[in-house]
Amino acid sequence: MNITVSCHPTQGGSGIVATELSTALAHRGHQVHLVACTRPYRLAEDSGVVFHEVQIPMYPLFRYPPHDLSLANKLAGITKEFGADIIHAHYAIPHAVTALLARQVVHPQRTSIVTTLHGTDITLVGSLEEFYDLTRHAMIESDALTAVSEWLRDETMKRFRLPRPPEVIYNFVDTSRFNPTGRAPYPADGGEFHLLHASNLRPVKRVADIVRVFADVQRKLPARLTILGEGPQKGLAQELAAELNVCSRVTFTSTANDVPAMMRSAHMSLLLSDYESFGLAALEAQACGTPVAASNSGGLPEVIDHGRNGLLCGVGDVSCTAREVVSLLSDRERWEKMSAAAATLAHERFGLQAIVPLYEELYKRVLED
Ligand code: GMT
Repeated sequence: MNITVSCHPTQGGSGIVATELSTALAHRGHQVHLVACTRPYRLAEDSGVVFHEVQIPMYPLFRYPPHDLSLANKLAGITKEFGADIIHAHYAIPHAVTALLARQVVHPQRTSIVTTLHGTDITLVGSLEEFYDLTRHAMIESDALTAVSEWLRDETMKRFRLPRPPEVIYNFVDTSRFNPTGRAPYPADGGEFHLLHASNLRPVKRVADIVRVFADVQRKLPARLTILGEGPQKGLAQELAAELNVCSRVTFTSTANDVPAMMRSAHMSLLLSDYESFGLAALEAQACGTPVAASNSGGLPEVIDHGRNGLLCGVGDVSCTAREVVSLLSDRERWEKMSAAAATLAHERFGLQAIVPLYEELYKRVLED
């Protein structure tokens, strides 16, 4: 098949999923074109995916550069030049809308549109009055609509009352890269535990809770924390780390060349968001054998079984999370069991080999229709 993918290329999970899916599809013999305003950082040179950068011309009359029109024009151009069976839009705003426009420009009969909802496109951006009608229209007009968890499917129906619910296709992890081979063992007596938080540090991630939980944990166990990512709450997290006197034990890093290695080096990953539609960072950590402590909210309970491959506490319940983390890390046998279960379950339930064929089947169904 010939598939054109459009996504937000930043550090957000939707761009990662789009990039990983594009790469997996290319490896499976499909022709894949990926369109974004910059090259997604996860897109490897040898991915087999053809990358197209959207150029946004400046013009004095435009107060804001019309990115979405340039994107639609680019999608139309690629469809015309290479012939696309499918345009797969990741994140409803603006990608599903621009895909509809591109299809209108070229040949309406031949190109099908698949839209994947990722979370904040429904819960935050798409629900804004300024975008609501357009988001709903684009979802209804897509030939297929998917959501990355049951929670997101239900949330979409609640907010948008669509004529048919999105189909759930869970996110996936490439276990040839994210796996426990070479992972940090349980520390020897007196050794230090490594805690990790990876996100785009937006308010929804509750980064202050991460620092608070860590401050509590390191009072009971030797530990250090890495916060991986960039975002608006970074300053707040730095200030709080100083206030709680844990600065020297907290490392802020904006990039990791080798994300799986970073995850393997951690004994525990923390994702304490208000909600996550799925929580890709949690899945990737689990695949590396790193148990995750997360909020019992959104789609996270679909990814984490409390006590089996991770820990769940209520949103904002810092003392519950710190207590659960300390209890797990203090028990070598339990931690090792949970680490192994995390990797096994990630592979079995959410491995690339299990999930990518579901997208291929969906594409086939859409084309047959
Ligand atoms: O919140 C983010 O980290 C960014 C956002 C995005 O769309 O890039 O992530 C959403 O999509 C991810 C991939 O499907 C999910 O794993 C995240 O849970 C989801 N974020 C939220 O729902 C807050």
